[in-house]
Amino acid sequence: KGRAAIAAEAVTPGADVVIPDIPKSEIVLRLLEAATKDNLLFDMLPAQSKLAIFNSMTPLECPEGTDIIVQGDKDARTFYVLETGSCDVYINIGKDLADGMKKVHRYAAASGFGELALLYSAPRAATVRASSPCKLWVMDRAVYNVIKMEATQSTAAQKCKLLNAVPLLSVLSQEHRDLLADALDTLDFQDGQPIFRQGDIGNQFYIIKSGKVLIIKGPDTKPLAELREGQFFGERSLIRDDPRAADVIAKGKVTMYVLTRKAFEGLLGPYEDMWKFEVLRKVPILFALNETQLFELARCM
Ligand code: 1OR
Repeated sequence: KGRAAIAAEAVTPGADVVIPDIPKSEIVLRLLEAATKDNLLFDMLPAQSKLAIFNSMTPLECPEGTDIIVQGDKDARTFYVLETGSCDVYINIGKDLADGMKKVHRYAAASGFGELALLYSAPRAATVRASSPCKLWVMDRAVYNVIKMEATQSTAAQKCKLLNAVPLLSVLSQEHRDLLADALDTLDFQDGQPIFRQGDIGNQFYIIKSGKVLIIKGPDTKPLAELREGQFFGERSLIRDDPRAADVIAKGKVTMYVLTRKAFEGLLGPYEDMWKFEVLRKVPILFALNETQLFELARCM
């Protein structure tokens, strides 16, 4: 969701962008975390990238009455977190700035603002004025773009590496696997957390990035199977349109790559032979057959 809205900007990797290194105290890190928690700029950013951004933010102090952001400014380069003080948000409701400003909001400490213009490459949507002396932290757009791009690249590389190692997907071309990698979202689960329950409507397909999951069916608490990194589950409901046939529970911390039904149907659904092969591979009586024989059998079904 948020990612699509972020305007792609032409940035040459790392070129002439100096990333300041101003390590923050635990207290300031907590403040920055709280102020950016629900902010679209930070949505889907790995924790490590967020920390790099926080540690790049520079301090700014300004007296009461300072216009920190001016509505209409077309060259927005900064996002702000207010550490102490308060700021008022004004919107000009007339045709030009002389028409008068209407106060629409007040920011207290631990708020973040100035993300809209960066997200949408738009002019500043409002004026933000210090209503008391303020202490702020300033994030630079160019620094953000470099860190965000590096995160995107390393996530893409990790996804491709994992998909290339999934035997089932070896029938796909590299381009096809790249498309698949692109469509995967990342989701974290804590120990004991259900990924889904038996009987649920299934709308997602999962590949385990790291950690383990248990497959548990019926009242029997003994797991049917334990799946680990590179293994997948959840395809059955998508292919057959059946409810989930078992519970799947995180064993320890798990990170999953998730494909929506729509993406699954577009990218993997047409590979009927591949899925039949996968079913046959789990039939004990066919264990003696090699992969080529199993593929032949799947094609005849
Ligand atoms: P920006 O980059 O456009 C001005 O710079 C910032 O003011 C903006 O990002 C937001 O972070 C912040 N409408 C537009 N911007 C607002 C508003 C707002 N409130 C805070 N900002 N409101 C809508 C008024 C019709 C008020 C919503 C409570």
